[in-house]
Amino acid sequence: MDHNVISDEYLQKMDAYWRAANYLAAAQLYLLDNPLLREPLKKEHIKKKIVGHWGTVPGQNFIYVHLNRIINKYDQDLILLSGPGHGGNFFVANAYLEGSYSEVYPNISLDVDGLQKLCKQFSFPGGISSHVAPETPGSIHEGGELGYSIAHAFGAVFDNPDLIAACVVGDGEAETGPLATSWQSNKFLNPVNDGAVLPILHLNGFKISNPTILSRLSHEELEAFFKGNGWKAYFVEGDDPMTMHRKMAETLDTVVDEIKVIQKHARETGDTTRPVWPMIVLRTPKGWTGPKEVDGNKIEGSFQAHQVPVMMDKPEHMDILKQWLESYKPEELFDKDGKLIPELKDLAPKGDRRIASNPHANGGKLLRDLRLPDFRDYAVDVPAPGAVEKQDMIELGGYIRDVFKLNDDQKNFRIFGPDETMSNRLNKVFEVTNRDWNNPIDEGTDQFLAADGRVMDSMLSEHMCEGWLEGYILTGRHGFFASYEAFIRIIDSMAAQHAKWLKVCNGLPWRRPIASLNLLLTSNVWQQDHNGFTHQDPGFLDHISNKKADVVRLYLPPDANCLLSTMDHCLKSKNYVNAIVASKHPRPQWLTMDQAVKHCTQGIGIWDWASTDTGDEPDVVLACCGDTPTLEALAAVDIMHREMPDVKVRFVNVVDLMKLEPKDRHPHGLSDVEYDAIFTKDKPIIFAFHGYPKLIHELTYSRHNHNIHVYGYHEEGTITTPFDMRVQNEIDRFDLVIAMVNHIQSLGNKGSFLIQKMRDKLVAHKTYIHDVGIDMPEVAEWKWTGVK
Ligand SMILES: Cc1ncc(C[n+]2csc(CCOP(=O)(O)OP(=O)(O)O)c2C)c(N)n1
Ligand SMILES: [Mg+2]
Repeated sequence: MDHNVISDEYLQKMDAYWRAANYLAAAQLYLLDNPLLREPLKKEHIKKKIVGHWGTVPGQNFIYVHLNRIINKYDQDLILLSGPGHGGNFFVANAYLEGSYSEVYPNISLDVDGLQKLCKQFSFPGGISSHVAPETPGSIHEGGELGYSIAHAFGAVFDNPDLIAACVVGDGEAETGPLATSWQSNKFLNPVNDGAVLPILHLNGFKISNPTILSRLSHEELEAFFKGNGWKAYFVEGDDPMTMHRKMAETLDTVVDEIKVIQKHARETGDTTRPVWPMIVLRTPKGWTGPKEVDGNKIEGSFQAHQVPVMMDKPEHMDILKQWLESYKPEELFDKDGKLIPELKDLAPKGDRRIASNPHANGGKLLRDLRLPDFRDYAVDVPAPGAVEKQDMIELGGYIRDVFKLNDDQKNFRIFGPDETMSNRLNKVFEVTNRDWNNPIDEGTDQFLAADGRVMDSMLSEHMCEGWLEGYILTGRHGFFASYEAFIRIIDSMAAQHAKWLKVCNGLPWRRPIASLNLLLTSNVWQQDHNGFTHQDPGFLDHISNKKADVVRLYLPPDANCLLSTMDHCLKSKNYVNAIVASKHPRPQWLTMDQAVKHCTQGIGIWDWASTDTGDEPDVVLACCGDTPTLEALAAVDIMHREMPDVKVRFVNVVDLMKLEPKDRHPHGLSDVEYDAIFTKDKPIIFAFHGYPKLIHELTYSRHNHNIHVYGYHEEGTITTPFDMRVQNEIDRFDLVIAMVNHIQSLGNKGSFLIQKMRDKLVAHKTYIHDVGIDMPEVAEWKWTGVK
């Protein structure tokens, strides 16, 4: 191929290929049978229920076909992310035409029989999703929930210098919060070590039933908008196919050449100054080439083209469908066996260069395990429970620093956070790497910024942290996102989408396992006394616990050694969403590393050293989950032991929350026999929980022992002292003692004096904090002295 001249003949062929893609996308929507219209089209050939989208499809087919030419021309490693992924039939059509689809699904063969199955399965019971779903080879982005395409695309190209992630952005999608801010991702791209993202804003003018904002801006405003965001926009606008093919092909050559020039300059000179990256604005009619008008309504070029452009509810619509499908001239495109004719097949890239076969889009194929240091080398020395105080997150930071060191040559590990890495106490990572920042740096004020930093924390956007991380792990790398616990809720929905993605992948053997999505929730609800009420929300646990049991894992390590053991496990695991709640404040340390490994491996256990029932039936089970509840529960045992030494308390700590769920509902769940052995069938369980109490009730409702009383966060909080936060929510030691006494039936009235004493303590506490402004010394300086 002459690299500079695109012949009319070649563009004609591309147009034919595009017609084939449009034909197959429309046929998937409508046809049950007669896939190449070789018989006269009849009612029985048409699906009874037609569901899917058309409006976005022809434009995205156009893009795919043009990207194929670019891949061939430059032998380019390229993946495609479809922001408006609701037009899944476009991706499937192209994956099929290039042969990738039949390699993954041999049943959908390259012949008439395969074509019939291809059409029938789409958006059909027992078939495939109408979106660019995990089932779609070549996809790392479903596009069901709009807004994350650019973030995913950037995640994919970090540390992939030779990769281009082309990314179709819907003009409606562009209005979402996450997408609107994701244009700033270019401030974090390093032209030497990273690849490039090529955004293609698909300005088809409409959403479901409204015009789009960007499509109604003037050219000047739109161009200036992108200029202000650091992009140089190239406009490809029109509706005449052959004119548009030439414009698009020439523009793509220009932008890819520009990307190459930028990268060559940076790589030869080491100059990483942020370049102005090119992007494309593609303005075409929504539903381009589809029915122009149905029942007097304008379809092509209007929002009416969004879903099914013509319903089959009137006899005259049959002709509209027939004419529309025939307009693509399938008889010229497929041979007698139903195969795409060879001169068109030739246009598709080959092997792994095909978009739907690109290994980056099946990241598990490229995944290399991390080299991990032995986490036990970072152990906090705990001579006796509670003898030392440490900050769990600072200890973890030392381990993570060395994960960076050990994988420096692989460049397959990054960590993510919205401006919080210091606040979340991962300070030690800055001993070996920096924050990624490709903007001017002010040496006088800035800390740890560099264009090749691996800590992605310089953009205050939870959406970007999550989206970049997802893109990064979906393409076969590793990392975690450390967030304030309350604000992880901003990406509830994204984490849910990722969990759904993984759930579907688990049923697709050809999708190779990828690193887990690790979400480290720190600065947790109990450590937000200084920020107050707005920063207190442990509800992510409730949210994510509803996702498929095969996929989600929830950990609440009570001290630094347990956190180290948990993180090591999570970084090695695959295909999970791991939520880890961690403490960042100075806290007494409870377990030696040996004990921590045993405890975390089992996920739940009786702490013998904190229990007073050894060898006996307990009077009460005091359970706790989370660092702060653990501290208060231990203080409560301490009081109980001093005040009523005859009461037998069994102390249980939970690290792996899913241990509480029945075994048949979660793979980690304890059997009833195991559960009863720990919690008894009938003794009162006082449970101090990190989060909302309902979650524990939900997880344990089918267990034998219903004598369970859960104390957790119940939306009480303000700027106050750390201990007062616990008092306000009744998970403090005094309230836990009261709860124990109240529920131990055998005590009769004997406990009344202790209850009175605890109530007096609570009053003393309130008086003290209101007078002095800090917690009472007996609380703040309390130390575990043992019960044995
Ligand atoms: C976050 C989110 N909000 C709402 C929807 C419902 N929805 C599906 S498609 C669509 C319109 C999309 O318009 P656009 O991005 O322009 O896509 P296209 O025109 O290419 O179909 C909407 C609102 C969604 N999928 N995701
Ligand atoms: Mg649109």
